[in-house]
Amino acid sequence: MAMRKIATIVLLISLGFVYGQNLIGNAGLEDLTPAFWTPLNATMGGDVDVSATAKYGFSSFMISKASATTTEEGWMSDDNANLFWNNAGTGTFAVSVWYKTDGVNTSPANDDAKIGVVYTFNNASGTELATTTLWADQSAASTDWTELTGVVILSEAPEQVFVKQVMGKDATGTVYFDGIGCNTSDSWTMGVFNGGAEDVDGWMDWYGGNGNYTYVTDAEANTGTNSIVMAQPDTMTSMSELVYYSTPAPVEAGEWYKIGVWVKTEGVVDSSDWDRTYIMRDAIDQRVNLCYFFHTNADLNAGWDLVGGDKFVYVDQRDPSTGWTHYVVAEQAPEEATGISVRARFNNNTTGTAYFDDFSVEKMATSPGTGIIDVSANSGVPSDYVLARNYPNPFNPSTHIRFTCPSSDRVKLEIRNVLGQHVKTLVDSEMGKGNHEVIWNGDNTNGQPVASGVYIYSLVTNKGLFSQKMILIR
Ligand SMILES: [Ca+2]
Ligand SMILES: [Ca+2]
Repeated sequence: MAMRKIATIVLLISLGFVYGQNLIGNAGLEDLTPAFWTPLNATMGGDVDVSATAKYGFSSFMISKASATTTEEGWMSDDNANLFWNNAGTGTFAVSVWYKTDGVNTSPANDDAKIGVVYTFNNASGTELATTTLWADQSAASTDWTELTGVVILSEAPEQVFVKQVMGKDATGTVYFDGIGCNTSDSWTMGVFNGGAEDVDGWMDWYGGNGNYTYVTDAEANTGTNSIVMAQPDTMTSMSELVYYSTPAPVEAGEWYKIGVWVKTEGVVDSSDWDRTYIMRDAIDQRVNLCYFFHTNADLNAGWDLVGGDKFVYVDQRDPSTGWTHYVVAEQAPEEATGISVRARFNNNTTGTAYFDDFSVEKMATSPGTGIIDVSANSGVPSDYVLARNYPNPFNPSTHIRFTCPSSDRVKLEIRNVLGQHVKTLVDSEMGKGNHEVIWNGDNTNGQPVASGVYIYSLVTNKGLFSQKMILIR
């Protein structure tokens, strides 16, 4: 009997991997650790965080200590030498940083009481080629935003470049750092990733300023607390793209993947022209979209070579404002593909505000067929599978789920929680062509009532997976 229970648990876990494993890191934007940086110490005596105080953009790095600590505190960068498109070479590196202090210790007696940014250039075996430190001016306790600059000349190309923001163990007070740079002046070979503290772990951004922006906000969320907000006013004369994009996640060439995101729009430029199969290679102006690329690099963190993808999944803009809606497509990873990255995006001249949350890239258990298919959760074409909104919603104690099959086929209707854990399978059988309705009583496989919260119901079909969200309130 005990053996049988164990076997059941193992089976559920393996099913979870087939359908539920999301390959995108920090897909729900809940981890606010700045991308490409790590706190120096796991057990921090001080407060090492991101602050809304900023020289550029919306955030800066912050290190704050009320009293001396046993170790130095601060942030350590990832190795920037060959990160993605970086390829650090020989020559003159201009290093720079903006800092602001608030109540720091003055007249430091030695380096342990100082505050600064340390740049280290190593060869492949980790031996130091050069190092330089930009020290903050601690002659006064508080200093408004001030720039520090320096120059490092290298005759050998570094294979490792690290940047450390540090408050020595004896330093106290608060320091903010922003605009951290390490750039070659004549022929560009590298920069510092997320030197402005604008992006959260696993993500990068691209926007032009002048009143438009994209960053992670707690103003709206599909699940959890945070989402990506993207906004562009309609008063701008020159409006370019806005992009918040993931670092690449590994995929296997030839395998099929479901690629999805939840989007909510507020006052975006509207268009009557929308189809739920609206996925294409054309970058249409004025459109909100999910975009994705496949990568070919053996090391996904060293290189940005693309193969295939470069496709746009267009959001429904028939109304200027639409509540959280799930957009999902299926795509086969091309030959040579090693990774995929996904993008929240405003194409040129898109105006208004949109929120993106819960990105997903999941390997499909079976091929959905040939070519690109749209498995968007929106109601639409009756000749296709349709998974309708449940009613009532929110609900207690039960809710009705309706779906339509375009032909007689084996389908599965499953419920999962927001962590992707299986809750109950409502249908797993051949269903006839036409409309079907199932009632869920808010219980799990064992018949026990489940807790209040958001649940995802999915229709698994031979053309892909359709999902909708529902809320149980006890
Ligand atoms: Ca979220
Ligand atoms: Ca910044």
